Formats: sequence, structure tokens, C-alpha cells
Amino acid sequence: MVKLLSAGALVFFLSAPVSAVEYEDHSGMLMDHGDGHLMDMAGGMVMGQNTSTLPGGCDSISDTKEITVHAGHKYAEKFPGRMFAFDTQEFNFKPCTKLTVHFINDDNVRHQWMMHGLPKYLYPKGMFHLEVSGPAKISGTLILPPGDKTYLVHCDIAQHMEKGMKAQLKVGKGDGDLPSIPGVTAYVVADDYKGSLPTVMASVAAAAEAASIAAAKPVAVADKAPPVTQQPKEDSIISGVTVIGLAIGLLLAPFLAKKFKGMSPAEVVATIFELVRAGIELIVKLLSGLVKLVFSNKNKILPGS
Ligand SMILES: [Cu+2]
Repeated sequence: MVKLLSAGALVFFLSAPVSAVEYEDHSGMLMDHGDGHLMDMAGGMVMGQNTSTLPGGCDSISDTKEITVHAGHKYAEKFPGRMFAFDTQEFNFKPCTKLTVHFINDDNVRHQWMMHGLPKYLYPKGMFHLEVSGPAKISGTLILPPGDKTYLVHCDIAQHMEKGMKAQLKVGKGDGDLPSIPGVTAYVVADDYKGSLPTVMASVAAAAEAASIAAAKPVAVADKAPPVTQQPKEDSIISGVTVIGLAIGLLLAPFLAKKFKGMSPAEVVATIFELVRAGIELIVKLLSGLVKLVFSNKNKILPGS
């Protein structure tokens, strides 16, 4: 029993450093560079911060809200084919709401919570933007404009939005839905899980791969191979190599027919071997000539340079 307990304690202490992720909190470290741009040396960034200026059309701040948004690979697990996601895909606030976003990046890479389409006279480039390398937390505040509008929220790091880190923020009733929001709207480019092979050039490469796989398999398995893997084999009959081989054969046929006229089968075989030997000799000569040429060129260039 004591052994069991000590073993349990050992497992607990060994697993503790793995489970306890430390989040760097950037909230108190940021330097204000003006125009709502805050940054720190540890890589935290806020752009479009606005805690006090009312957007045109807002008489007052209608509501004060605080949200916490997580970003990370694990939030994409429920969306097949996606790689990154926020923990929330849809936000809704009253026009003229003062909104504070606490952004928590759970991954060990960089992520952003970037909102687009805001009025440019108030938000540089029409953006409100939180960005941090994780695991870390960062916070920022903005005042939402009046009117019903749907705003894009995404991570702009290359391919992170395409791989799922995309959401929409509706002010008022919004003005429609954005495409490819995981779990909310249909993907513009839908994943294909049918396993069918793409056509044209890709099929030649796939056929070569399928053929090599089939060749590596034991005979019993190859016999049972589904028609899908046999299909590309038919395409590969007219591959580039086959065409070249046929052309060489057609060119050589008259020459060989003349040469073999009146020979016995043994003589024909001997002649073929002699031709192959001469061919190989010629190739070796050409290659060694080429090597010599390259090296002599180098010698000529070196003293000059
Ligand atoms: Cu990202």
C-alpha cells in the first residue's frame, strides 16, 4: 500500500510541471505609443485601443461589456479539418458598447484577435487588434460604432484564419453572416473526405505511387486491392517514359532489322550484347569528357578571379 501511494505521489509530481502552463500577463507591461497603439518588449501588442472617444452617431456609451476569448489548437478539435480556433465564433453587442476583450492565447505560437471594418477616422486601418505569443494574456478596449453591422474577427497570422481562427461580431442585428465561420456558416472551400484522386497531372504521380505501393504489397493483398487503386494503373500505360521508349524502339527497328539479316539466333544475341556494351562505353566516355570539361573550366577561371 505504501509502495502504491509513493508511486502515485511520484506520478503526480512528475505530471505537475506538464499540466501547469504559465501564462504571461501583458496587461501591466504595455507601453502606450499613441493613436491607440500599445506594445511591450515581450511581443504583446494592442492596436486601435479606444477607451473614451465616442464614435460618430453615439450619444453616449450604451453598455459596458467585458469578454474573455481563448485562442488555441484545442478549440479546433470539434471542427473537422480545422487546425486553430477561438473558443467563441460569434459575438453580439449593442451599438455604442464599450467593450473590453481579454485575449488568452493557449498555444505556443502567436495568435491575434483582429477586428476589421471599424470607422477609419477613429481606428487606424479600421482595425482593433490584440496580438500575443502564447501562452499569454493581453487585454484591450474599444467603443463599438452605432448601426447594425457584422464585423470580421480573425487571426491574421499566415493560414490561421483559413485553418479555422475566424469569428464574427455583430453590432445590433448585424448585416448578414460571414462565410467559413467554424460551426456557424458553411465553408467556402469544403473539405473532401471521399478519398477520390484528383485528375490531370496529379493522377500520373498518384499512379506511380499506387503502383509502387501495390508492388510492395504481398500478392494476396494486391489481388484484393480495390478498383480505386487499379484505376490509375490504366492511366500510367501512356506515361511519358513509355512514349520515349516507343519512339526509340521505332527509330532503331529498321537499323536492327538490317543488321540481324541472315544471322542465327545466337549471333543475334551476341550482337545485341555487343551493341549494349558499345553504348555503355560511349556514355561513360561522354560523362568523363563532361567531368574533365567542368574541371578544366574551373582551373581557367580561378587564376583570373
Ligand atoms: Cu493565429
